[in-house]
Amino acid sequence: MNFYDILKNFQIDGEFVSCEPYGSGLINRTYVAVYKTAKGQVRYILQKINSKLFTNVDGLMNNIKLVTEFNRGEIAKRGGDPLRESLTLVYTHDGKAYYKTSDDEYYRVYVFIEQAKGYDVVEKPEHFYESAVAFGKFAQLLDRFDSSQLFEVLPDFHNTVKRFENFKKSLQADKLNRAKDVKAEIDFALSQEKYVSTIVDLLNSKKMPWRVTHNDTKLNNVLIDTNTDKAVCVIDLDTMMPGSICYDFGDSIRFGCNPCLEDTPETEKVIFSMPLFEEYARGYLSVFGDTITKVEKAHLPMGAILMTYECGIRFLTDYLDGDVYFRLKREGQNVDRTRTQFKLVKDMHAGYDKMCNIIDKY
Ligand code: ADP
Ligand code: GN1
Ligand code: MG
Repeated sequence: MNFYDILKNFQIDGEFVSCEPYGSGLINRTYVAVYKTAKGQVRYILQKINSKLFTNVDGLMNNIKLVTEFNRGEIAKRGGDPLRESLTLVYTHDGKAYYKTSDDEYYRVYVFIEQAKGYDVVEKPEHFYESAVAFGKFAQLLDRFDSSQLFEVLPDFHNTVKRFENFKKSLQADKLNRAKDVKAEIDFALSQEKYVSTIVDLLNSKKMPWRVTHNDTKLNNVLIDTNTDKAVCVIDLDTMMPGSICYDFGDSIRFGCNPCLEDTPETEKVIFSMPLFEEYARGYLSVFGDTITKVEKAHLPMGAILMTYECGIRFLTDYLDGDVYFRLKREGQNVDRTRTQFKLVKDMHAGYDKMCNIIDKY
């Protein structure tokens, strides 16, 4: 089915001009669609939902619908601009949040947030600080929202113990005989076993609260205003689920405190940035104030280590499985991604005490 035929099912005014691939997400396929209207050109985000992963698209889209509608109401109440500060779904002509093609492909459309950008590396420290405040506020918003309405999209998404077990299963199977190419990475992955259950155990024993979290808090999932450098909107709401804020904090740290791209082949240039860690911690904690528990606060550095490690073993597992999960642009990309994560984990272990001191400061 061509884009025109897909898009005509949505409540979009104007004349179709074009539709091209857009953004750098690894899971869904994102396109920008352009329409000509009396007021000039208007853009939309069209996304093909990865329905191999998100098997209950109805449940997924209902979550996004509920949260974005709630969010828009809250933003309007405080005089903000809901069309800019929240994702806005464009519904189909029959009022649905997504469109299913005759080939069982699923598409959704969002209003395009103009004059804003998602960054793949930190270009200005203030962007990182801003993203911390945005993710922190988003988490607090979800705290006020009746989360019992949400469907758990990907159970055990950040269950590091299960991720470790999956890694070991793939290693055991080694179905493409690739383990021999990544021996050092495998050894490092196995060496970290003693840490993997730290946060999962705290959550399961209720020593750490379960909260509804975003679960994919990389910098490119916040749009930053290209004129003011302020955070505009948190995007990519597919993984909102019960989780730990230590993991949300940690995912931002793993992605942002690295001067290189996540998939750089130049691993030797990857280095964990303590000043950026401080920048993010300052922003995140400024939002949480007294609402963060002592246990959560004490485990923010471990959240960063574990989230980075978990992402590393997910990339490594995917390499061993034959690159079936994360989108690739070239051979070996998952190995480079793994190496980046593991280099960061090593640096974070070395800087652990410093990270704890920084957290104590705020
Ligand atoms: P994925 O799940 O594949 O990461 P995202 O939802 O994060 O997909 O979208 C991919 C990219 O598309 C984002 O990084 C961002 O640059 C861009 N994008 C997504 N939604 C919008 C929007 N409403 N307005 C402008 N850009 C957007
Ligand atoms: C994926 O969808 P995207 O590209 O924002 C992945 C995250 C990983 C990330 C690594 C649903 O995020 O968990 O941390 O890649 N999302 C899913 O870049 O698996
Ligand atoms: Mg994304």
